[in-house]
Amino acid sequence: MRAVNVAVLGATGAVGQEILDILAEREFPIKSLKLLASPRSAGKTLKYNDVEHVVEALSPDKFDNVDIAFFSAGSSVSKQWAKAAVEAGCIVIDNSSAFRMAPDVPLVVPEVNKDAIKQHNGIIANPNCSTIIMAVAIKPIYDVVGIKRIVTSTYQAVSGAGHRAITELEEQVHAYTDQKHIQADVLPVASLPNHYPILFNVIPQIDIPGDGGYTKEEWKMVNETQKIFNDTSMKITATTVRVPVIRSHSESINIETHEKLSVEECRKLIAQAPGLKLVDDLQAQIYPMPIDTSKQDLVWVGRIREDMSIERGLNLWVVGDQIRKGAALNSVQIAEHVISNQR
Ligand code: 25A
Ligand code: L14
Repeated sequence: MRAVNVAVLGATGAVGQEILDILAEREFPIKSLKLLASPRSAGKTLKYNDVEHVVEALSPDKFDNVDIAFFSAGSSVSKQWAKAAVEAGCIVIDNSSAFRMAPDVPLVVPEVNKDAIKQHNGIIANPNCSTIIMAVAIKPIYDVVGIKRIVTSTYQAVSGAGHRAITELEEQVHAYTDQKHIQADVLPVASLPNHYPILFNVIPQIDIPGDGGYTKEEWKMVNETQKIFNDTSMKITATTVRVPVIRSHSESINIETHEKLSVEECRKLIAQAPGLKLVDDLQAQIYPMPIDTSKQDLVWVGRIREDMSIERGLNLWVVGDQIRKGAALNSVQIAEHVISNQR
């Protein structure tokens, strides 16, 4: 792979920092590296490959001579800056929800639709974290027997809402042990009026309200999955829930397939598929859990059972590190395909 000039926008955030770790780990061919964030973080230093780099505040000239820019500073920042970066000659890999459903922007999970990358016009969107984890898990089943309908409920870690939500849960733990007031300012959605403790709680709201009584996160799982698989006939319904876990999203996924797939055949498919790990032995009490799946790359699948209430149904329990495969790793994988396509 030829070496490229890279910028990471949102470098101080939960996702940005993970992008730096993964670029180093995978020996991504970097010629130069620019770290960008808001003025709040300008002058801070971050390590890349054990070398300190100074964080710079975002400004229009920062994208000059950058080949690939990873954007992970939220959708309002992406909406404001992505076009300018593309005009300066960058390919933008965007982690926000800003452009995911735009018809001229590919929405990519490499294990599912890497060929879509070639159609980009400067911006490539990284899907929502819960969507990515589900997409990787259902792909081998979709390919072999087809999927008619999915019913999913998620159990999402606080780190999905960024650094501030991680700090909030940690502070609530300390307040509890110190017998102090448990303060909530960030979850479920920082910009909305009401905030609820996540410690000892489960909050059935992720992102702001959307149409039909669903949250925007729930609509992302429906619309983005259909776009990634290029299949609007696949029916999907989701309930997305925040749980007091620091890292890794869990998902209960009920699938109605077009053709019959036995549990044994499903296990075989999962065990062989790229990006997945079969972790499934209920008798031995072996199943995926967030405590085991964090800081690694694979999406774990277990608790595979036949749904006996319908003719062709399966239940899966799926867990993946949403900061890695759900965000940073998926972005870096997209970038690797971008540069290998260009050779
Ligand atoms: O809008 P979206 O798409 O829904 O995304 C909303 C948020 O979700 C995270 C990410 O938060 C994003 O801001 N996120 C996005 N995609 C994700 C995914 N796939 C995802 N999380 C999981 N999976 P984050 O905390 O990870 O990153 C925020 C980064 O964005 C930088 N940033 C923010 N505004 C900016 C900006 N950069 C440039 N210009 C702007 N206008 C932000 O830099 C961070 O790198 P920073 O300097 O603002 O933050 C430094 C530290 O400050 C803390 N902090 C953040 N916001 C506030 C804050 N402190 C006080 N008040 C705040 N309002 C952070 O903890 C950070 O460490
Ligand atoms: O759409 O709060 O990528 O867990 C991912 C994390 C939206 C919010 C996205 C969360 C964000 C979500």
